Amino acid sequence: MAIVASYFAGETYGLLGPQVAATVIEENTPYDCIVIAVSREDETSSLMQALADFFGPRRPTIGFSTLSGRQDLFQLAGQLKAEGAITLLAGPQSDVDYAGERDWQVHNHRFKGFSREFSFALHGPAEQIIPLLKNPDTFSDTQTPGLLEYTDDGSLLRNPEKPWDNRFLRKVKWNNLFSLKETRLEPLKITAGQVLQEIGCPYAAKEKWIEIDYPVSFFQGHDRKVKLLSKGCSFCDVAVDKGFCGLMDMETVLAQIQCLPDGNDERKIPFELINENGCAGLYDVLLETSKRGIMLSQITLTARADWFIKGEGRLRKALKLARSLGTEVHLGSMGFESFDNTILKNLNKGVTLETNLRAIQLIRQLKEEYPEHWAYSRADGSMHGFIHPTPWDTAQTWQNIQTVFRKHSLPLDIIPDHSIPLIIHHASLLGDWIRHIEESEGKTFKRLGTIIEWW
Ligand code: B12
Ligand code: SF4
Repeated sequence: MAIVASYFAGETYGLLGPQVAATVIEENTPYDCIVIAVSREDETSSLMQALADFFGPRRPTIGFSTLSGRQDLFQLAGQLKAEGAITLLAGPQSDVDYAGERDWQVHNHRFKGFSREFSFALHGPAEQIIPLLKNPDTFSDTQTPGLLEYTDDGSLLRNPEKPWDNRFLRKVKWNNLFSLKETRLEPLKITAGQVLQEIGCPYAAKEKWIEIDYPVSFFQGHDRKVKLLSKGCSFCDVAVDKGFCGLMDMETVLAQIQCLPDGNDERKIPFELINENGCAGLYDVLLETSKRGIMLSQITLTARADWFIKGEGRLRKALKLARSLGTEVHLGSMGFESFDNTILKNLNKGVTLETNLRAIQLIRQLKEEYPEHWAYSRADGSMHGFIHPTPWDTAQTWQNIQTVFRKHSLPLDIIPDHSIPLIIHHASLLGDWIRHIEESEGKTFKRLGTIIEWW
């Protein structure tokens, strides 16, 4: 079996989700399984040749995961299915991307889903595939948890998912990732891995009613808002996909760290701790690894500004320990998202401009205290969240943002060269927002695959 995933050319980071899935498959079924990292530059014809060589006379079973909305890979799946392969869509958003946008059957312009390209979809933890692979000739176990499949009468079968089970998250093979070199598959040496400590995001567990402004292009002299029940940030796909399913126990986290390859310095390669509040548990991770003689080179964190400020005491304790262990703590990304309060409110970020600025002050102060063991800036490879353009931009919001940039010298170390435009995935809360506007204003926005073109 092979799992195809989207990748950036020339990079050397791991793909934790697909690589865990391939590990679970090899450990629990008779199948071998590799992950193929496909960049936008790779030719589809070369990949088809490589897959033909890999499978030989066997019927190909090909999983697709984390495709980042890439049309070329969805098309490839359709082509492979037409040629007789079993193609399955799995990983984050596979359920909503297979099933299509809400009520697409009655709204012709909405995203219809990729059910024609895939034999079926499987959303949720990888181990759900085990019973299917034990019956490979038919792939017909309709009881399989997490399965989505159109039945012969055109209705959608959608089975509830299994809860996440830590036992399947302890082992990760890091030598199962391959890339394409002409028409050959070559092992991809990973120099930055990931370790899962939290499934989803605690902020996505908070349900609350919010009001999101109409896009400024609809402003007709008075405030108009859409009221929605939110869970997490309004643009966030992870909030919808995973919600919040809790923290891993320390043994599971340590087992994953143990699986990481060693770098040239005989320490574990740098890794990203997947945890939206990673500063909080960092001290324990450092302490437990050091007790077991596991040497770490660098841990990359992502953080929300408010939790970062709240966790200052624990982070300081962790930095002290990191310094004594010679481990670098790298703040890879803080989700500031904007420096204007109106836009932050519409993103339902749950923080204000003042919170973001306080966090920046603390980040910079820590650099003075831990110059060798705390990294956070653009020069360190960090990519802090800054979403622009958005549907709520006005001359005033832009001026507000520019004033903050100048006053606090943010472009020096914090603001990335390129902002990320607001991307509305059809299943995000902003997808509901835009559908509400479409219905009440009698307007339609174009769809680009899984994305709604709000601009
Ligand atoms: C860490 C991370 C990264 C890391 C590492 C990449 C990686 N995929 O490991 C870095 C920083 C490099 C990264 C970059 C990007 N990322 Co990223 N990233 C994440 C993040 C935060 C965690 C992923 C993870 O490891 N989760 C833990 C694992 C264990 O869970 P999982 O991925 O869901 O996998 C489980 C199951 O889904 C299942 N499964 C997964 N694949 C398969 C395949 C088969 C066949 C089966 C049966 C099961 C199965 O098994 C796994 C174990 O149970 C997710 C968001 C999230 N919280 O999930 C986004 C996420 C994966 N990233 C995303 C995106 C868009 C990107 C970027 C394109 C962003 C950008 N514009 O630069 C890049 C490109 C990534 C690439 N593919 O090359 C999207 C993918 C959307 C999609 N459906 O395709 C996600 C889901 C965030 C989102 N927007 O919702 N990312
Ligand atoms: S954007 Fe970050 S903080 Fe907001 S819900 Fe998503 S994962 Fe959580």
